[in-house]
Amino acid sequence: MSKSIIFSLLLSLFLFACAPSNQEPIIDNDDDIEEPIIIEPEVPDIVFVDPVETNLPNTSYFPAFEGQTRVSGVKTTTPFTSTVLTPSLSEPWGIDILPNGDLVVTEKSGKLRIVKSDGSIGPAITGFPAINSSGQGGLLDVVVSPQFTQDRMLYFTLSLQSSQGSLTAVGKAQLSNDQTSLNNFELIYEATPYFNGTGHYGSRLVFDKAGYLFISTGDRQSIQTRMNSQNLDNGHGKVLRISTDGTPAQDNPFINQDNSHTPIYAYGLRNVQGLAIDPVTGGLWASEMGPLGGDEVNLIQSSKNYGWPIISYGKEYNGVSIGEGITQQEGMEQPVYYWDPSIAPSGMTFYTSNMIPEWENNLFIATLRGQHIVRLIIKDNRVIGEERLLGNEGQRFRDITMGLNGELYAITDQGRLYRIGQ
Ligand SMILES: [Ca+2]
Repeated sequence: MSKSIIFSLLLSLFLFACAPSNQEPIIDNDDDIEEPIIIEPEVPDIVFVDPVETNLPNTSYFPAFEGQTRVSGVKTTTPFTSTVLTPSLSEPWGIDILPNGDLVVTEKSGKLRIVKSDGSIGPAITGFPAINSSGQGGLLDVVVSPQFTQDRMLYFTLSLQSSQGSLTAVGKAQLSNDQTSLNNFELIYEATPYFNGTGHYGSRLVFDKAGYLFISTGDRQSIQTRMNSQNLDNGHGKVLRISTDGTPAQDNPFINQDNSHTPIYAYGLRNVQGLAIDPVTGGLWASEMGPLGGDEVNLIQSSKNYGWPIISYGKEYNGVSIGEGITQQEGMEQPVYYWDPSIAPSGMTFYTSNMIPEWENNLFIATLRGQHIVRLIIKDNRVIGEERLLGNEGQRFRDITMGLNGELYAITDQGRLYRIGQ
């Protein structure tokens, strides 16, 4: 650079610095009003590490796009604690939080428990219809009405038993003011047909922002029923959407189609034990148990086919291919993310607090076989980071929910209730 250029640069900087400001001086008339000081929590930079999955996959399938599996690992840098509030639940399956901060927890054998935030467990609340609690069945999920303060309603999934077999059903009942009993239990949905088996009931519940109830089901874990996931005349292997009175949502995609099971919202699913609404986009996310490999996270959209059992990133448990052994097909949705080997993802929740700022809007998934809690960082509907939490506890995590103050609560098949937070 020549001396003259440097000189003119310095000169212009000097002139700029001396130039009178065009801005009027700010006259502050609000001196006597105290402005609230809002301190935004600092969000630490994402710390990327090696992918968390280090075991060999069960299949040799390739992902459809980069970041669909084995994405970069991430590590939480904010200190947090995890505490066992109680080890004394009996096969808990579903957990949600009441507006007063108490937890509602289902026990698979057919009991509802109110658990205080100190871990103390209330008496068994019963009053459910005939449940088949063998195998994967029982009293399964529970969700608190969005209008609980006014209506005191709780919604449940359970494996309803009849002489024809069992099916995933949804019921609702009112929790008494003293929180010791359920009144007026009423069935509002049955994922027909009945089948004589005790597997793949799916069965999570989540309310959308319009007040409709999403329900997930499973394919009933039999070669006989597997193709039901692809057919629209039944409730197996689906996500359903109903009003709280049990009628299908009026804008459901197949509501006017002849011979269709009108509560259907989306189909082609194997066994969905996790549902959560994205707090930013309002999108519906689902976790799905794959066979040997091929556990999935899907973004569920109206009328879409999620592929089971035509496409899968997993194999049969005996190692043979599923169907034609393909992972992609026109007209079928790709999972946003998948795991091979399987971790058996179950209940899940988005983290919507800033108590741990770097967790905000991340997806937390309880895993059974994996025996940890997955944390996924999602950006533009893609997974960009995966972390595994509480992996040294030796617990099969079944469900997870958010507390009122930015803490997470998780339950395990072995009967523990964890509080995770600061
Ligand atoms: Ca799929």
